[in-house]
Amino acid sequence: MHYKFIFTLLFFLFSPKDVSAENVLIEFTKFDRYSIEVVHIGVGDTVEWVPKSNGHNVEFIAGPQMNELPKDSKINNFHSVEFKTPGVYLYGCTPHLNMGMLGLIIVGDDLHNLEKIRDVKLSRIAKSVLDDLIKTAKSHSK
Ligand SMILES: [Cu+2]
Repeated sequence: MHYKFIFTLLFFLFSPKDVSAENVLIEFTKFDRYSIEVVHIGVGDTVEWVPKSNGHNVEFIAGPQMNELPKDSKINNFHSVEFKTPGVYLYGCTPHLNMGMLGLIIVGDDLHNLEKIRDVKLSRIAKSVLDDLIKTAKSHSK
């Protein structure tokens, strides 16, 4: 066998194109929740949502630039977003938003728009979930 050739091939297949950027994987779970609800990433990092459970998607509700939020995903689809603008992003699953299927992404450890995120109108349950996520986000930031 040409082990050397295979090793070289694997190296080129899996070597990252941009060493500084990172990918974070979040799964849709059967509990109508995202597997990771609060994510801290750097500017230029990518978040990927993996449909491990059916009936979910990603809908952006708020972000540092409200006029250009990342696009929403289709139900049951893999989704990937690269985040270039620092700040806090709030998203949820369209069918389960009112049940509190929410997530926060903090880009560049920048919490400048956190109070605007807190003021987003949501159902009572979603609001209490969001309050918990905000607490987590704050405790992780320096
Ligand atoms: Cu859902």
